[in-house]
Amino acid sequence: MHLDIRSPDWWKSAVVYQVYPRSFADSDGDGVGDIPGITSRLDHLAQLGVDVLWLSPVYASPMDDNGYDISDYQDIDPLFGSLADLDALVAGLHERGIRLVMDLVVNHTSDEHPWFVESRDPQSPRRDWYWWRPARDGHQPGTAGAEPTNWESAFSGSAWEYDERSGEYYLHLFSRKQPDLNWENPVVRDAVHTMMRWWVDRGVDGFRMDVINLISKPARLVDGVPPPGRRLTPAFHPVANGPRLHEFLREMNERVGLSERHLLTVGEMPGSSVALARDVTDPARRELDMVFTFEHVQLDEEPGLGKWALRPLALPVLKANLDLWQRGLEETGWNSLYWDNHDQPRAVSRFGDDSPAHRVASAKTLATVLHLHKGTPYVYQGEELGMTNADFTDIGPYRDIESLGFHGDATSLGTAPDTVLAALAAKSRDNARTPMQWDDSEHAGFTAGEPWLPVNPNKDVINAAAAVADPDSVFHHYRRLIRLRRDEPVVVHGRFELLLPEHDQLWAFTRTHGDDVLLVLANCSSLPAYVDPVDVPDRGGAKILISTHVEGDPDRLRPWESKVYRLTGA
Ligand code: TEU
Repeated sequence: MHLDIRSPDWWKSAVVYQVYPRSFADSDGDGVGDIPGITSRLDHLAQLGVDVLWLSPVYASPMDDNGYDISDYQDIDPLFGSLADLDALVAGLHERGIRLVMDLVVNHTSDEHPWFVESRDPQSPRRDWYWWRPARDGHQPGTAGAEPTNWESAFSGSAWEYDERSGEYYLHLFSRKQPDLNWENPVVRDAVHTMMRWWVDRGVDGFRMDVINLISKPARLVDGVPPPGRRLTPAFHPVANGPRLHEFLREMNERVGLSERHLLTVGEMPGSSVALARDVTDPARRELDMVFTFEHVQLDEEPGLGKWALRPLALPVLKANLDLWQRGLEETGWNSLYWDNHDQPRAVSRFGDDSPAHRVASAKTLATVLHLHKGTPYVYQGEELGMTNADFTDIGPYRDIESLGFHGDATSLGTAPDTVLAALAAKSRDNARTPMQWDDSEHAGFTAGEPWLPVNPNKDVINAAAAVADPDSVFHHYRRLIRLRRDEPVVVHGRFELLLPEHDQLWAFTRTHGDDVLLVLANCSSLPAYVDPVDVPDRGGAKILISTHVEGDPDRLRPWESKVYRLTGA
């Protein structure tokens, strides 16, 4: 049964599957995934039962940031294929009742985009399409300390690049090859809206909007104030959530017809709060449908010190953050639900236990917990197989610009190599970018050539062919969760209530919708967990809708055992 996208909020019942095109399926043997490769694997998505495919960028790009640096928004990079290939993908998805959401990267372009090339000329009408600023007062342009502000790029180094020709600097919150667009300029906004309408007219059903809360910057670009002894890393950027953000989002919605055409929109918002998300996703404000929060994926880092400063994560802390967002958006707005994506380490390695003894059960239980929260779940390619982190042991295989920037920065500052490699092993974005594991052949069925990033050797055990053949696999558990969402309105609409907030093994909560009450009981630990019956609603006579294990003692959950009970209702 396909979702009826004629209903304005069809996306509330949907499950979205993210494809990172570079690593999904290679059709021409060049070792890099491509669009025809994706099209050849659509039956995998259909069997899983997902409703939407979010496609990370496939536009023309110099690939400095693997496509998040776009040089032509209305053409496909030859590495990934052609517009005809994209049209074939749209057709293949639509005939399976699956919608396509494109990745919209409009906070910045590539420095090779014609807009920026023209903008380099101080006399060009496009000069004001980007953030150009003179050297800091009293400093010689091009000298150390002459950058207009003390902001750092997310990929290490200053967020300002000196341009000899004009003697000025341009802003890039990410790589120097990703100059920030100036959204204060209405001509820029109009050009973006025109491009978006072009994609919608081509059959695209929505947009995932890259760092969209950075498009409105403060009226004056001034130094930030890092903690003593700290540099102004993005954690302290005074640049997110600027004064015109809601105005720009409303204008985009209206000019492109985002709500009017029932398009799915999700804004990636690093540094967003529940309050901001409630405003952005309030349907009455006609901005966006959902946002990606970063709060739960920053709990395992030292506050303010960034992702590489590792910190242990206790279950009550994670439970409390998701509960905060559930309660915060219960009356107004809507949550997205994710554990990982192309920027985050693999969920089963980060939040679960990827040891052979517990990987399958922990992957299933993490899925059960997430998919039974209220919101739209996002499944990242390979998550449905329980794919794990890459486990690289030296800097050699890493390719990600963020990881290489950190490695260069940290080692130049004298950080011990083991510390740097441990941080990379835990948090590098390459953990999520190793090729999709389709089968146990040499390159896991990903490519007939040499893969751009090594295939994880555990593809012998962890691969789609084996998972689809095994009814007890992580894959079929995801399939059952997705079907449960389709069959049970309480999964989509039920009010969330957290139980046992302080328990450091059990994740327990209810979902209530009319007479329907579900209880989710999960042991999120690698040890047995005792359930004191007085702590949870009576389960006598309850029906078990989904479980990770065969029936056992209901009060002693095995490691990573979880169950969804229907306490009352249908
Ligand atoms: O990521 C935004 C972002 O904040 C990233 O820096 C992310 O938080 C970080 O990598 C976590 O380790 C988006 C895209 O998802 C990312 O792939 C791009 O590199 C970035 O924007 C620039 O477009």
